[in-house]
Amino acid sequence: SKYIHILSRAHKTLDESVPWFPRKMRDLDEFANRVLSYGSELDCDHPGFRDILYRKRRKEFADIAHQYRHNQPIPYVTYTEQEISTWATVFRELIQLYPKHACKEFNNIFPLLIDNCGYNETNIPQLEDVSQFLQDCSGFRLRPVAGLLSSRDFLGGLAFRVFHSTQYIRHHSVPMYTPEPDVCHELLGHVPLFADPDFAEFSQEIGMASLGAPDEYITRLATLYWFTVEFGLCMENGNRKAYGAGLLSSFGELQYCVSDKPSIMPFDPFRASIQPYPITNYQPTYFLAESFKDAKEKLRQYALTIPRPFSVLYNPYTQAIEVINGK
Ligand code: HBI
Ligand code: FE
Repeated sequence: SKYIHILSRAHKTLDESVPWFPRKMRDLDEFANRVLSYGSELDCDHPGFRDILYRKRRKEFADIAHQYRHNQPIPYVTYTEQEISTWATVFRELIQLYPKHACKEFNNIFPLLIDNCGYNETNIPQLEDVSQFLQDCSGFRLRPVAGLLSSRDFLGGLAFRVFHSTQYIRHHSVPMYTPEPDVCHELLGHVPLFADPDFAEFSQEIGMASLGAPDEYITRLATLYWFTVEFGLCMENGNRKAYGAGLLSSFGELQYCVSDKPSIMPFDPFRASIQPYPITNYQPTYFLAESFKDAKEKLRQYALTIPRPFSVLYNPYTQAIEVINGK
């Protein structure tokens, strides 16, 4: 296309202050070398810190992700009985709450994951199977990740409908708690909604808004991500339902978020993007969306206010971002 080629290092016709961003899906391979923490380096307060076997296992998962390249199948992992038992505990507890507290899009998709991707109490689904399923549903795909990415990189993946997913599971000593994302959080919390076309589009829009955005706006978009993709609530026939992955993967907070304890605000990206939040406690405040379509429209209006000397389009045929100079 005549529009492409603006930000490449070869010809810097855009302002040099515009941060680098991925232009092709393959560029996401660059993120593997710059995870903020390698997934096997645990903090001293991590439940698995003193467990040498667990740390060794975490290193195996981190290595898989580190070696992964675009378009390769995600390696299958043989989970141990202990790991499957941790999954079983989480799975059993959460599925009791979904019919009542999860949004309808989640509950529509969940049976398909049971039928097509091996979701059940006795099996931890394989990322590759789940990724193939998501590609059929919405074009979303998974990529294994070795540890935490910067907000900029993590959001950049979403612009290509790529979700960076962990593959390891939390420590068996506390099955209902994890200080970081794990495969329970990704597969139970995130995956079902990425199969929904409107939610997929919403997620991609956050990603596209982040490309080349100034640092202050990356922080705001990460906050928006927090109050939607992680902790979003939506209205359904007059009832509050959960669609955020942090809620759908937490037995305690999923019940709390629909109770009368937290304060609830209507979803407004201008407001939500600057709302402070705790990361270790239940959220004191949630934002309530009318629908994914409505949330997407509001997000689009917000994205227009991000100062960038260009706009971006995603070309699904080439899996590339097209940069259009001027707004
Ligand atoms: N990195 N691997 C990984 N997984 C996440 O869920 C994640 C991340 N980096 C940042 C992030 N989430 C969010 O807190 C926002 O900053 C986007
Ligand atoms: Fe998450």
